[in-house]
Amino acid sequence: MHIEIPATKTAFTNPYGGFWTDLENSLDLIAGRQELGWISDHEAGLLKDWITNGFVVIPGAVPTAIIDAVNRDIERVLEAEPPVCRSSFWRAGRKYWEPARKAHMREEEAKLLDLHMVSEAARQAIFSEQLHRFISLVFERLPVAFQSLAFEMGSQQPTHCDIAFVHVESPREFVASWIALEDITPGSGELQYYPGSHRLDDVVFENQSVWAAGDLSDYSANLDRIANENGLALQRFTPSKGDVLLWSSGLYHGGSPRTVSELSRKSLVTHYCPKGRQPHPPIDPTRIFPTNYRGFVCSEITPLMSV
Ligand SMILES: O=C(O)CCC(=O)C(=O)O
Ligand SMILES: [Fe+2]
Repeated sequence: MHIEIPATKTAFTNPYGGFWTDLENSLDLIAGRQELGWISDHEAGLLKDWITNGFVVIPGAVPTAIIDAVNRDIERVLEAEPPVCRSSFWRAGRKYWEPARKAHMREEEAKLLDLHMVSEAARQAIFSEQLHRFISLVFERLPVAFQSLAFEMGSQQPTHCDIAFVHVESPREFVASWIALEDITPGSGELQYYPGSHRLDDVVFENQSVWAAGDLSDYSANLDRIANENGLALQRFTPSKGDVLLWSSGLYHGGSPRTVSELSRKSLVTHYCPKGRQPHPPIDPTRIFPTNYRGFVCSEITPLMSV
């Protein structure tokens, strides 16, 4: 007797794979986890949002006392002599990486880099309970925070996809969190993003890689055009202090224009990959540190001081 074997297999929604949430049957897997009692109804809702939109918002995910401690540590780090962290910013068309100082934070696209390596409060925030739980549901492995960026002002960064600039060996296997360090006001250069853009095709650069290379002058305008052609519209994030937005590596996002120039927009962005995946270039395992919060930390940049 001849038995016809059905040609059914579960595929990823894009050629670079990703997490189980990037599988074509991910909604069935959510229903299964819910029926098995592995996740609550609320968590199932968050995971559905994640799959559909490429991001989730968790209101009040980081307690105010921890946010206050992070803000105090940022002030301390920016006043430390000698400096303990680096900053990056643009000035007159050139990018600088400097030992971090307070004055840098008002420069163009200014970031205080890798606060999580020197601040216990930052580690508490980036692995706070609800945030850690959601990341763990997606990773199903322990998280490694490998890069963080603290902003005092809105970045006004043009639309981009982190896959192009944040290099992880498996480009769809990392996520970012955006923690509001104060109540965010419209006009301050809010984070903005195209819900659903994580499902669009990855941009492939001149060298056939998804990592940015070559002439990038049309890059952001192209992403805006592709999103528009696919009927996607920008949304802005105006959170309260302690609210968190998590996005998938594939989401198109950026910083909106600052229309009220002196308004601050204090935030902490962290990129995480699962333990067992490596940022690129690979990090020496002795520079990956355990924390008190069931997560690891490391830094892609050479630290001025480590944990
Ligand atoms: O917060 C912003 O304005 C953008 C941050 C961002 O795109 C990132 O850190 O990947
Ligand atoms: Fe980004």
